[in-house]
Amino acid sequence: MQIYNLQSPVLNNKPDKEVEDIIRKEIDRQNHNITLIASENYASPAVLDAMGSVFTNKYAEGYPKHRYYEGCEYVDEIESLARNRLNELFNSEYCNVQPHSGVQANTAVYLAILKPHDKILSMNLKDGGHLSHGNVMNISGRYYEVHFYNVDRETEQMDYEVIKKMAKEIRPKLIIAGASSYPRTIDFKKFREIADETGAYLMADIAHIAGLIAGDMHPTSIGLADFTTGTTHKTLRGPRGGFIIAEKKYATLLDTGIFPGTQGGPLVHMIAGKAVAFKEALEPSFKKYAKNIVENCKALCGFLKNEGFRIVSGGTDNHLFLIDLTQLDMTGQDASTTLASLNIVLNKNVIPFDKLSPNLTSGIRIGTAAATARGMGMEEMQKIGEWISFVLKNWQNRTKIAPIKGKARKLADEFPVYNY
Ligand code: DSN
Repeated sequence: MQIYNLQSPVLNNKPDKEVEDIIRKEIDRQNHNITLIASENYASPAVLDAMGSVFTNKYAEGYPKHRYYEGCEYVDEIESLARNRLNELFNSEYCNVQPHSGVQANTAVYLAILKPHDKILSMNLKDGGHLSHGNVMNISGRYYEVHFYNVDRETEQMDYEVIKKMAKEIRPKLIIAGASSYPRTIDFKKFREIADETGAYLMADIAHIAGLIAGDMHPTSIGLADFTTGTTHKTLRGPRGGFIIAEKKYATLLDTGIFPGTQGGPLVHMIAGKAVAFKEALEPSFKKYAKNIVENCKALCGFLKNEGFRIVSGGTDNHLFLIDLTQLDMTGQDASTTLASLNIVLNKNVIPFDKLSPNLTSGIRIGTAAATARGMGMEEMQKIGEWISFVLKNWQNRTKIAPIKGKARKLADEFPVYNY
């Protein structure tokens, strides 16, 4: 969809060949590789068009009808459309679509409700948590007193009784329920009960599972958590960005937490992309997509489990799972670089109670949102599972595993994403 041609004699109308060539190489890379990175997906052409639109030219600090710049009538229209669609998608009464990312959304909530040194209770990074939930290297870990809950050593799943006990002892101002590498359903009702019993705010970070919630494949946090934050580019399959959802009574607090609290002008072109993605997620076909993501994930996970790999927590309920490589003589780094060299792209990941650093790790994380978006199903999961198993079991024998590259590329090419 080309909406406009350039009329100005002053603006450059020559394509940037160098950049164009790199974009084409990236299109080829995305087409020729099987992406299993749990946080990645493919945005539709309509989303990409909106992101590349003239809204990038517009400054719009503030919110609809309350801007610090003139000429915002269509910005107001697009932001209101995005907000209405997001509220419809999650059955919510207030949202903010300006966060540039999930970290920005989280940081804005912290700024809105916490004072420096206030206590946060959140999930340990190694057990599936996120950097922005209080890691010492993140602003959240520097400005607040953060306590972490772990998964249970045996089940490798959240133990809500332990979390409750910790909350009663610590008395945090904020409890965070959410993760970036947790393969199980999160019980937001239990978290609500814990927050109520201990007088804490509850924030659900649904960055990873937003698309699953929208597609009815994971219980919602809306109506339970005081604040729900998330990203639009993972299972939600939209542009790169974040959002916040809450009850209307928090609107002013959260809006000011984003602007002027932690951001300046919104990226209106990204908000336009979000509006498109929210409409796409409202289509009945998106529910089918979310269902297929989870079915594919369970199939791939089950296959690799049958192949003898130790799956963290024994399985998966969502779009991702983790393989513990401790019994094999390899690190997550070894596994991810070897597989990437054979056109299977995933990421190394720390696992619960990992003894290795985040640079090496004892695990890999596998997600099916992107593969499902290109139309892959059970048959393809079986093939991918066979190849991953073969590569991990023979990773030091380069000659033996080399043919997997051609097979993986051929399969990827049978499911192209974009052409040019
Ligand atoms: N880095 C993202 C992920 O891969 O899960 C989370 O921000």
